[in-house]
Amino acid sequence: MGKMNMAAEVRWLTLFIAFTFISTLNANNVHRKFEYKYSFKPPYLAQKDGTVPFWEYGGNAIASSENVRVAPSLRSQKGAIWTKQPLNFDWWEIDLVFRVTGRGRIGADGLAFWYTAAKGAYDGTVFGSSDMWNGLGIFFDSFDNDNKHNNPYIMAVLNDGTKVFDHTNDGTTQLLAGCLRDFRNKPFPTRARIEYYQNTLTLLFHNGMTNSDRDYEMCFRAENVILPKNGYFGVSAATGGLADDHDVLHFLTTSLHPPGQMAIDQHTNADEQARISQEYQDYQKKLDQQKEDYKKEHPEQSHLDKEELDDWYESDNQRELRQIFSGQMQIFDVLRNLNQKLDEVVGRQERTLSLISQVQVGGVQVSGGQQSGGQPVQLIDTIRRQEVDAVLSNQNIILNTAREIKTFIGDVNSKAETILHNQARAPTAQVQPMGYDYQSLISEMRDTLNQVKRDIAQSYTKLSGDGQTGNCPTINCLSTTVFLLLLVVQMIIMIGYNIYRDNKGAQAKKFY
Ligand SMILES: [Ca+2]
Ligand SMILES: [Ca+2]
Repeated sequence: MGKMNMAAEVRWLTLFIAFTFISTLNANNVHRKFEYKYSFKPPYLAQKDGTVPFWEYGGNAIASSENVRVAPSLRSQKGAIWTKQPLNFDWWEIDLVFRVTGRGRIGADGLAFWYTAAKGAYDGTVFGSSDMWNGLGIFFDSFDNDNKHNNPYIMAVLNDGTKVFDHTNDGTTQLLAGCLRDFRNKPFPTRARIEYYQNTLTLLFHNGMTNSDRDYEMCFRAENVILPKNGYFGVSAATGGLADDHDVLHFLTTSLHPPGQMAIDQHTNADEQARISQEYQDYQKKLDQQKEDYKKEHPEQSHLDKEELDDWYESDNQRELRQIFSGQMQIFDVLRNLNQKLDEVVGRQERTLSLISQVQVGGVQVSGGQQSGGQPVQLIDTIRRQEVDAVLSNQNIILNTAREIKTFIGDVNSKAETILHNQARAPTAQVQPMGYDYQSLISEMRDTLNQVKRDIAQSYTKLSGDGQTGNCPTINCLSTTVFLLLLVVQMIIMIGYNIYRDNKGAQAKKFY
């Protein structure tokens, strides 16, 4: 069993490594090339004569040096802009930077990005361009026709040239994929990154709340999307009863080439780039020359340049707005950081909770271990080992101290018991620290005195029994020598006892 698991694991690991290797190889080798003939961007987006190089526009569209106003904020406007030449590459990525702005809370109708086999019209019925298209339409639909409160909406709709767009249902019956995103009246331009690579269509959307390049979000990803080859790019827009300005600022096309396909081009790449940059420089020179010529020919229109100059300076309101926006951007950044931190905290909390539940599952072990002492540390120390250790050492100290106190109290108790015992044996009620020897000595002394008295009485009876009883009276019969001797003996004993008592008292004081 173990062997089988190992084998399976090794197989999966190998597969995983191989897959990662291949995918990184793939990702690294995708060749990207900026296609300036399918792009426009400011400044000099439109030339003086109003044309946009490599593009043609019509309807109500207006091109300026800064943007293409595909449809202005007037009622029932339609406009479009299309590439002049068909594509000569299969896979691509478009960066579409645009603004949809209007005074109303609700706007209309919307903006469309097209990749179709043929160029569409400039005044069509689908967001300003032709219906029954052949190819891809990505619609930024502002107006909620079906009243389902799901607009503004972004959606991709494929058509083979036969279907009529379902406007009344906002295209919900036909859409390939989409997402609900508000793209109107944002502080910064909104952006869509549309990638079509190896039949996978991906749309990333930037909501224009910041100016950061990092804030793209996935809108949709659709696989097995087959689009006609050598089609045209286009952007169109339309207004209705309600009207927004529909401005496109950047349309940047990058062609994507899978690894291997660009192999032949690799060695000519340097030459190609040199040629293109030369072409670009020539083009710029020509443009400058044209501007100079224009100025010379129309000296009376130099005030126009002054107006242009005014664009370089911002008004107080604009400055204030800009500052507010940058402040908001900072707040947004802080919020994003906070969000990340919160995620971390939540993750940790979940981990802790799972650990606690583990401890609860092992509850029987814990209670058993607690009785034998010190065992639960194994389970708990995974949470806070140091604290548990500290508590344990504290407990040990307390236990030792308690043990010491107990022995001390035992000593005191035994001493007190001895004292009480001795006092019970003592003849008087005097409460003095007295040792056993002292008490026994007193009783011994008393016994000795009694013995002495008895001896005296015996010797007296012996003396009287010798026939001289009648000669002396009972009281005076004791001879003076014996009486004095007894007195001396008694005095010596009393003095000795006093000395002994003083000694004992001094010793006792020393001890306590
Ligand atoms: Ca609509
Ligand atoms: Ca709708």
